[in-house]
Amino acid sequence: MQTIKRALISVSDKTGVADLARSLHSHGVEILSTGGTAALMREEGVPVTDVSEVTGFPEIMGGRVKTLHPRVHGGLLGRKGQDEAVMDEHGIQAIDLLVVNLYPFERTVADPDCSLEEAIENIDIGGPAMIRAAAKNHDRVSVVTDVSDYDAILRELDQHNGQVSEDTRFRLAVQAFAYTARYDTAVTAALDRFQQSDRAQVFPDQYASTFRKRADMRYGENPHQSAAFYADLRAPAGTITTAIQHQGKALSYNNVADADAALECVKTLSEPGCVIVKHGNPCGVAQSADLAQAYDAAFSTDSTSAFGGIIAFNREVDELTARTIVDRQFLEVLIAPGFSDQALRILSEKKNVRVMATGQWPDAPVRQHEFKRVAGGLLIQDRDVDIVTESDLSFPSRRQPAAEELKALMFAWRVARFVKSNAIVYAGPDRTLGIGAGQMSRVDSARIGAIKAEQAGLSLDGAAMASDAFFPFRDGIDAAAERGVKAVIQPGGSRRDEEVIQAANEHGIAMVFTGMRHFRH
Ligand code: 93A
Repeated sequence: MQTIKRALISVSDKTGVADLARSLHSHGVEILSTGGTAALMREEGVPVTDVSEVTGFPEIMGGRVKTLHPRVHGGLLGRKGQDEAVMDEHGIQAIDLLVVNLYPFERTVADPDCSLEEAIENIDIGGPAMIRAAAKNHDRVSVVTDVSDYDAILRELDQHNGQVSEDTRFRLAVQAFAYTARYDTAVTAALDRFQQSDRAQVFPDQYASTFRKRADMRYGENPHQSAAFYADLRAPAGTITTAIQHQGKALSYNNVADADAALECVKTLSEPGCVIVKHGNPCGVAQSADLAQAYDAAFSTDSTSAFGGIIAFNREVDELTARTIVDRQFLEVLIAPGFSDQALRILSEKKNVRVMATGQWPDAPVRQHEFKRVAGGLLIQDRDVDIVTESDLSFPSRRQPAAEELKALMFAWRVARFVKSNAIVYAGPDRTLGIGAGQMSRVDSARIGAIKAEQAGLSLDGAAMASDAFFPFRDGIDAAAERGVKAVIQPGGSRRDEEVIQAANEHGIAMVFTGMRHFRH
């Protein structure tokens, strides 16, 4: 039990505080208060001592410094049976009860017109310092931070002859630390909002100590979003981050994201290859012994979408390839390990095109973490870099894929990893024929991919089809068969695999299971 002889009351929310003080006074408790609180006590006829009288120091700086004084903090922190001598030496009297609620920071910043200065002035410093001091020293001090506890504390004083129990002091201390923690969280969140509304200060030069700012960008995904590009301090060679720009406008936020998708996809092709990306999805992918032909095939998958696209190659871009592209289409970014001098000269005819040379990349995939912000949090995962080889496959259907079919399946599967889910890729051995991306239903993606092939004048007869996740029902296989698809690659693992395999068998489709899924969002 701890007897309450001296209380410090300093509250912004003054609800019920006069009644509390009156009752404390009737228990013989001496009451100390800060400016506004003391004024209210006097109005209400409750005897009160000003804190400034105790400290021998006036409230200064418009109230910024009122209780920040050793006579107050020593009075709160002085330990029972240990610090009495030092307290005597310095004229510090113990404070046994602290009643504080803080400047109404959250209410202040809730006003959309609240200025940064107003917000700052409403950050309570002395209040939390006292609350934490009292809570730390709960062995001797009771700390009340919630108006709804006034009655309980008075009842306890009544019942226990002006004393507060150890259990109560401990409970109040826990509550007090939670209160200041919530308060600091509110301050952090509000200041962060101010920070974000001030473009110049949005992004620090150094982010989480593993990234360094490469560039502020004109804007983010949309013109009203600010943005910056950071380089991973351990960025491997051959990435969009380490690429050298030969010509063209500054890379935009979307350029970087799309060039990254195109580049990482083209890296997975073994033969000279080309990937064209629009809005984060490949719209054409092909490989060939000849780079210009690879581009030609990639372009012809979906020439409409390729307009304004991002084009990536996995070999040095030669004169013929550069000429074919320049004569044929508008593009935003061209990225490749390198460019021949003649190719660069041709590309300079289109001076806005960003031409990015990555140099050679290592064979091993870039194993890094991926971050995705959610409201109030952060998701972190490994990049999806694992890919199955032929030895990982299983062949559940009656008909086994022929060599060319297997090649087409593996090609389609490689591409599907870079297509937003639900992803369906129709392909031949070295090129895409139709890509269905980003649909909420797999059947719709299959339908869209087929429509795209038809629009491009490409036949799906004998084509391979890849699905980034398993088919939940046989309808996807039935629809593929109708379009002439003869081979399907998918992870497998559906509850209805038997039904799906049965459908493949009925249509004479060769089906391959990868055992690995490639969702991408
Ligand atoms: O500006 S402060 O951070 N500086 C202080 O030293 C201080 N001491 C108490 N704010 C301070 N307080 C806060 O003043 C309390 O937390 C309380 O919310 C408020 C009560 O002031 P008044 O009694 O003048 O209305």
